[in-house]
Amino acid sequence: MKTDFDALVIGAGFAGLYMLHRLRQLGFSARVLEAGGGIGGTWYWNRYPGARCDIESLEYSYQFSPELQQEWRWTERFATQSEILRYIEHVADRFDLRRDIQLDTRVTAARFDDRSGTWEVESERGTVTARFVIMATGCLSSTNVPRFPGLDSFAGGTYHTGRWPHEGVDFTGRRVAVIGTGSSAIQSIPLIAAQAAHLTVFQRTPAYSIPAHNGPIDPEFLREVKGDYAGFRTRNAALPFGANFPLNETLVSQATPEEREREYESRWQRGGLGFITAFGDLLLDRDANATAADFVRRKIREIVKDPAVAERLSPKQILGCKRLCVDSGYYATFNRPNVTLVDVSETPIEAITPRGVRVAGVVHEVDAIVFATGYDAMTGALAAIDLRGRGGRSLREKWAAGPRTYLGVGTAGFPNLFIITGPGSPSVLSNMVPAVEQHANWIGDCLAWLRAKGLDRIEATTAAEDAWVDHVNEVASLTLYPSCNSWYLGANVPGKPRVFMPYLGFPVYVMKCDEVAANGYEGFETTANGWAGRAPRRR
Ligand code: N01
Repeated sequence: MKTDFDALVIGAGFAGLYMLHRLRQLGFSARVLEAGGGIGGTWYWNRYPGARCDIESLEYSYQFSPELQQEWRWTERFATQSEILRYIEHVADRFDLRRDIQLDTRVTAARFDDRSGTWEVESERGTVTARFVIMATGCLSSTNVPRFPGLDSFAGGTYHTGRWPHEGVDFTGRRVAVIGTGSSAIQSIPLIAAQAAHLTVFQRTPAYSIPAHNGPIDPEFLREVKGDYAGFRTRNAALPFGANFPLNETLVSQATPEEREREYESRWQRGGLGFITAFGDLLLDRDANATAADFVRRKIREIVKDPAVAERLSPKQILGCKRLCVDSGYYATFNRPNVTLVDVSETPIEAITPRGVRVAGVVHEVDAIVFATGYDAMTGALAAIDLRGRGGRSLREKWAAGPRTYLGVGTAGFPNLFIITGPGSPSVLSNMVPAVEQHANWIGDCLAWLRAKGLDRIEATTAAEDAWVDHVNEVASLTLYPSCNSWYLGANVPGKPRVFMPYLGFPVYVMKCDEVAANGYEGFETTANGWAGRAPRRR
C-alpha cells in the first residue's frame, strides 16, 4: 500500500531533527510532527529562570557534521536554554529541515494496520500514513504535577518548570513557592530568590548538587577540542556515561583518606557531573559512596550558615542514585533572609489553598507556585499516545507493569515502530545528544538495510525483548541505582510500576547495537509486504 511518507517522526527536539536529516540523506521521505509551536523539544519548553544544560556545551551538541562542529561558537561552558535553542534553530536552517516539520500537531494515536503493514498516525490535524513510525518524544517531556487537593483553588499563578511561559514571569515583589528540589529547582531557586520578595522552598528529598563553576569556555580547551573534535568525541563515547567525566578506576578502599579528599576536592573545584566518576566504585559500593556523600554534606555545612537548615539540606540517600544536580549558588541561596526551607519529607503537602501551600495544618501564604516536580520520565510521552500495534494491541497495556523493549529501540508486537532513547537504552544515563545520534544512525541504517534486502516489516521478537529486559535489570541490580526513590525507577509518579528504566553503560550498549546490526538485525523478525523494491528516493 502506498503511504504518505516512508517514515513519520514524532517530536522535533534534538532526536527528531537529526532523525529527519538522516532519513533524507538516505533517500527516505519523512515528516516530523511536533506538538509545540516551535522546534527544540526540551529546550523549547524549559524556559524557567536559570535553565541551562549541565553537560558541557562542547559535547552537548551534534557531531554528525564536522563543519557545524567547527563553525558553532558556544559562549559558556554550560550553555543556557536560549543559547541551546538558538543552536537548534541554526541547525534546522542550516540543513533546511523546517519544510518537513509540522508544528502545533499533537499526535494522539497511532495504529498499525496488519494487512498493509503500515501505520496510521492521528493528530488534531488529521491522519497521516507511513511505513515506519519513529518516536522522538523525549525522555523528560511529560510533566508531572502531583494531584494536590485544592490545586485549582489557588488564587495566584502556577507554573511548571517544563512548561514555562515564553514571555517569562516577573516575580518582583511577590511571595513565591517552589515545590521540589531536583535539577530544575536547583537551577531556578537562586534566580527566583534574587527577584522575589520571599521564596519558600518545599523539599521532600534533599539533592546532592555539585557547583557548575560556569563561565566562558577556556580558550585553550576550545582550541584543543576543535583541533581534534572527532578524537574528543571518540574518547568521550568510550567512557561509561558517554560524556567527558574523567574516569578514575581506583576503588575508594585503595585510596588513603588524604587521597580521597584530594580527589573529591579537585572534582568539586572542576565542577559538574564528573564528580560521580571520582572513584571506580561510587555507584557499586555503599561504603565507598558514603565517603563521597560525607564530602558533599561537609561542603553544605560550610556553605549554609544556619546549622539546622544545613542539616535539612543534607541528603541521606546514596549519592548519584537520584540524578546528581549541578548548580550555581544553590546552597548559598539558603543564607538569604528572604528564603525559607520547609521540609515535607515527614509531613507531606496536605493541600493547596486559595492563599498558599498547607503543610501540617499551616498555610504558607504565597502569590505564585512553581512546580519543579519533574516528569513522568521515559514512558510518559509514549503512554500519552494511544499506540496500537499488531492485532490492535495497546502499548499502554503492554507496559502496564513497566516498559519492555529490545535495546530500548523496538518493542515486540509493534512492527516498524522505533523509539529514540527509549526505556532500556542508556538515554538519561548518558550524554543525550550523542545518544540520540547513535539511535538515529542505527535506525537509519536499519531502514536502508531493509530496503536493500527487499524487506518492509521489522519487529523485535519476544525472546530477544525478554532477554534484554532481564539484562537491563541485572546490570542495574549490580549497582546502587535501585536503592532510592528516583525517577529512573518511576518512583516519583504515584502508581507507576517500580522498574529501573535506563541501561547503564553507553560503550557496551553501542557495541551491542552494532553487533545486532552486523548479524542481520538479530533479535528482530523481518518480512516482505510489497513496499520493497521501490527505487530509493534521493534528494
Ligand atoms: O525533576 P526531578 P526535575 N511533594 O524529578 C519533588 C533533567 N534536567 O525537573 O525527590 C513534594 O528531578 C521531588 O521530590 P522527591 C535531569 O535529568 C536536566 O528537577 O521525589 N515534592 C523532587 O525534589 C533531571 O534529573 C537539566 O522526593 C515533590 C522534585 O519534585 C530531570 O530533568 C536541568 C512531589 C522533582 O525533581 C528532572 O529534573 C533540569 C510531591 N508530591 C532538569 N512530587 C540539565 O541541566 C515531586 N516532588 C540538563
